[in-house]
Amino acid sequence: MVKKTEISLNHPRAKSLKTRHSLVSHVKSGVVTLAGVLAHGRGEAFDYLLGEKTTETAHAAIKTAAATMLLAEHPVISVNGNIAALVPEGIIKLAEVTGAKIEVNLFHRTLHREEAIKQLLEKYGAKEVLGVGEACSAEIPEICSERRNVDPKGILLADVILVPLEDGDRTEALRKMGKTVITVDLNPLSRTAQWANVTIVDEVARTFPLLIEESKLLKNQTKKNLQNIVSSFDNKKNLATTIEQINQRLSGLAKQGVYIPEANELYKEHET
Ligand code: PTJ
Repeated sequence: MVKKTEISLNHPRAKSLKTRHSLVSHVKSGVVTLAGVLAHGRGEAFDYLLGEKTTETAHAAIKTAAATMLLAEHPVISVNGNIAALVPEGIIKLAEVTGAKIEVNLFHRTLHREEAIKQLLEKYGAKEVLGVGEACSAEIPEICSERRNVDPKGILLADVILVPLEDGDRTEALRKMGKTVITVDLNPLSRTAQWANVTIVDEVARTFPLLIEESKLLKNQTKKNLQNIVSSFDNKKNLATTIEQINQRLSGLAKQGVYIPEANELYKEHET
């Protein structure tokens, strides 16, 4: 029998290790694919570059995302394996606050995985989960992957879709269908980040609580105020500023060489 790896709370990267272990355990249940674990690793690498915190530009995108969802007539949260594993409770809460529907939409689609994700979301209180099995009777044009199969009551009908941790071709196709796309993606250079109307460059587990809070705060605002928030946001500019922030952060770190204080002390000892 494989011994369960204990993660010490004192480990400097305990949070990251716990998340990885959680994703691996969700691979066993079918919720997450192995490709999803790889995708998470890519996200972690970008999070290092961002400094592992929610930036001001991400906060601006979160506010716009909340306003966009509240203004929508048919908002939908598109759920893949990683999102279900990382923020199951957040998905339910955000759907409640914004009135969004929840639809499972997978790149690596199997009925077993769809049902495993549905069960997980129901465990956290979801009352309706679209996109499972034969409910996916509609197709989005121009998509080569299984993601093209959608629920007529969900993504097909939606005017605004939140697609966190997404692969690029569906975002492009949804935009070409005239839908408004919001994404959460740690890579500001990804095709999804570049194609979306609102790109939140942040880690999903950090973003969701903020997005829920912002939606609660804005929920009673007038339509005009919400429209003003949306129209004053420029995604292209926000992405450019995010890339510039990474650039500046890396330039600063490059000057220091070693930025972990304790490690730097050791270098100083050797230098003297
Ligand atoms: O569950 P499935 O079958 O639908 O598959 C889902 C994955 C994630 C495998 C699929 O959508 C995929 O292959 O995605 P990509 O093309 O790897 O894109 C994922 C993007 O999300 C990348 O740009 C990552 O940097 C980013 N990312 C990864 N983890 C996080 C993240 N962004 C925010 N928070 C994260 N935790």
